[in-house]
Amino acid sequence: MEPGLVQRARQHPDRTAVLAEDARFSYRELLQSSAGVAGRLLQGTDDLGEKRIAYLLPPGVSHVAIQWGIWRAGGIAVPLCTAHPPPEWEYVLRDSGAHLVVAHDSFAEQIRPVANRCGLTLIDDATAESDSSSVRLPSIPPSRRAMILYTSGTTSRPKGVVSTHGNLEAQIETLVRAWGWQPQDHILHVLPLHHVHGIVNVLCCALWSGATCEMLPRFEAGEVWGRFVRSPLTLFMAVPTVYSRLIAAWEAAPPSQRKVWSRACAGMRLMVSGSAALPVAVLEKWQRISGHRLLERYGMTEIGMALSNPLKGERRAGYVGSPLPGVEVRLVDDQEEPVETGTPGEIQVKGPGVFGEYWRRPEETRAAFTNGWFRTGDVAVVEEGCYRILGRQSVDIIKTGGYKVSALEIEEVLRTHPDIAECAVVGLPDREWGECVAAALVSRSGRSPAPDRLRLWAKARLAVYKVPRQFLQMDSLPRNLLGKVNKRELAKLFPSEESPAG
Ligand code: MCA
Ligand code: AMP
Repeated sequence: MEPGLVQRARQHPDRTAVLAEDARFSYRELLQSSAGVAGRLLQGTDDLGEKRIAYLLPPGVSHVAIQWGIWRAGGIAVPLCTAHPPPEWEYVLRDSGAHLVVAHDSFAEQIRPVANRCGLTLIDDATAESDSSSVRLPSIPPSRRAMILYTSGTTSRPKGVVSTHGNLEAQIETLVRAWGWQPQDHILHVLPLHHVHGIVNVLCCALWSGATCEMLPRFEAGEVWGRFVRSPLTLFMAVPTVYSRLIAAWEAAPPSQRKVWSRACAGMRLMVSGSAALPVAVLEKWQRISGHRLLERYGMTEIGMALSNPLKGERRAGYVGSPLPGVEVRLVDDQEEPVETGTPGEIQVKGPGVFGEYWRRPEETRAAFTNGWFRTGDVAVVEEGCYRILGRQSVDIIKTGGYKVSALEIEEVLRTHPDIAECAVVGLPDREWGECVAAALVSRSGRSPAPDRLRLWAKARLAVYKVPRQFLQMDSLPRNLLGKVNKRELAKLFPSEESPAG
C-alpha cells in the first residue's frame, strides 16, 4: 500500500505537479525523484519504521521530493523552518529524536554544528541520487505516523503534533471536496512549509488533486502582485497579515499599476484566509481591490481545518462558517456540557483528521481530549448557523502573523538574559500582525538592556516572530493576591503602537 498522495499521482503522471525557480516538475518526475530519496534513506533496510527524518530545504521541487521520499520509505517527516535560528532547530531535533537531517546545500553549513551536537548524520542533497528503478518500498498503511509539526501551547516549549497518513488524508479530502479542487487548479504557494496551512491546505491539496503548486521562495508583496499579473492562477491562500501587506502595496502603487493588479485577480476562482482572525476591514478592502470576497476558515495544527465558509453561498464577514464534511464540532461550557445555541463555549472537535498524540507526551495528550473530543482552547458562538470565534481561553497563547506562539516560552528565554530579573510576555492587538508580542521587564540591579540589543540577542535564540517588538521597563510586575501576573491588566499598560492599517 502506498501513501494516498502517491497513488493519486500515478493517475496523472504528465501533469505539472510543482513549479519553482523556473523549473517544472511533473508528477512522474516527483514519483521518480521521491522513490530515489526513499532508496537513499533506506540504505539497506526495507522500512524506516517511523524513524524521524528532519529536513531543512527552501520551497521547491527538492523539498517536495524529500517529504514524499520520507513518507515512501516509512519515516516520519519533521520539517524544520528555514528562518529559525539554530537553537530552535536543535530543540526540534532533540525532542523528535531525529534519526538524521536532510539539508539543502544552502543550509548545510548552518545546521552542521547543530547536527553534530545532536550526534546526527547530515545528508546535504538526498535528491542527487535519483535512480529509483531497483528500489523496493515498504507498504504504508493509513495508521502509519507521517508527520510531526511543532506547535506552541500553554506549556513553555512547543509540542510535536503527530499526524498519521490517515489523519493527513482526511484533512486533505475534506478541503478538496469543500473547496472544489480540480486538476486544472494552479495555486501560488507563499507560506512557510513547517505548518499545516502551507503543507496541507496548499501543497498537499494541490498534489492530491493533480493540480499545480507554484512555489515562491518567500512572501514579498510586490513579487506576488507581479506573479498574479504574469499568467493565470486559480487559487490563493494566506494568513490575514499577507492580505494586509498586499493591500498596503496596492495602496502605495500608482493608479495605472493598481488597475493592472486588480484585473489580474479576476481569473482566480477562490481566495482563502485563515490561521488567524480576518479583520472585517481587510475582507472589505480586499473585496474592493480584487473583486474577491475572501473565504475565511478555522483550523488548528492538531485537527487540520474544522470550520469553513462556503465555496458557494454567503460568506459572512467576521464568521468562520460551519463544520467541514466529516468533521464534528461542538461548543461546551466549563462542565464540558454542550451549550445552547447563541451561548459562547469552547470549540471541541472530533473526526478522522484529528491527531492522535503529542510526541512522547502522554500526559498532555490525555489532557487535550475529553471523551474523544479534542479541546481546542478557542471560544466561539453559533449565530444563525455560523460560528464566530470570540478568542482563546488562555492569555498565554498569542497569534502573530498567523504563527501561534507561547508567552511562557518567550519568558523562559528572556529570563536567561543576565540583565533581566523578571518578565511577562503579552500579545497586543496589532492591525498588521493581528497580535504583536510585547514584554514587560524588571531589570537586575538597574541594568536595563537597550531594546535593539535585546531584540538582537533574542533573535539568536528564538524564531523572529517570537521576538518581542515592544518592551516596557517596570520596577515590578503587577501581580494578584496569589502572586500571579495579571496579564490582561498588564497589556493595558503598554503604549499603543499600532502599525499602519491594512
Ligand atoms: C516578522 N516580523 C514580525 C513578525 N514576523 N514583527 C512582528 N510580528 C511578527 N509576527 C518582523 C521581523 O522582525 C522583521 O523586522 C520584519 O518583520 C520582516 O521579517 P520577515 O521574517 O522577513 O517577515 P515576513 O517574511 O514579511 O513575514 C510575514 C509573513 C509571515 C509572510 C506574514 O509571518 C508568514 O509567513 N506567516 C504565516 C505563518 C503561517 O503559515 N501560519 C500558519 C500556521 P526587523 O527586521 O525589524 O526585525 S498553521 C495554523 O495556523 C492553522 C493550522 C491554520 O488554521 O492555518
Ligand atoms: P496553530 O496551532 O498554529 O495551528 O493555530 C491554530 C489557532 O489559530 C487556532 O486555535 C485559533 O486560535 C487560530 N485560528 C485559526 N484560524 C482562525 C480564524 N479563521 N479565526 C480566528 N482564529 C483562527
